[in-house]
Amino acid sequence: MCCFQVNPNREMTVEDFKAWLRQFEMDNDGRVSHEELKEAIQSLRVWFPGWKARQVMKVADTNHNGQIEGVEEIEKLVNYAQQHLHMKIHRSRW
Ligand SMILES: [Ca+2]
Repeated sequence: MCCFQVNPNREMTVEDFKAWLRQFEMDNDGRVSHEELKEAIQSLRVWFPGWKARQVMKVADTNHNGQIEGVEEIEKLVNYAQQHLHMKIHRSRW
């Protein structure tokens, strides 16, 4: 694992957020599983218990296939990160 460190207090774009998430994707299938999500959140070093990661999956995984994928589900994940992880994510790049 390398390269892209995220400081939750720094502002990022949705693109940055996706790039950051992609690092934790062990199978590289373009989708984020529960385990991958947990890894990602733990890397932020914020206090975040395992059951909460499951809650995120519940919120963001709208078709309940155990993976977060596609624009709509990523969008929900972005919303969650903004509200509960206090990540500053911009909607668009200027
Ligand atoms: Ca899904």
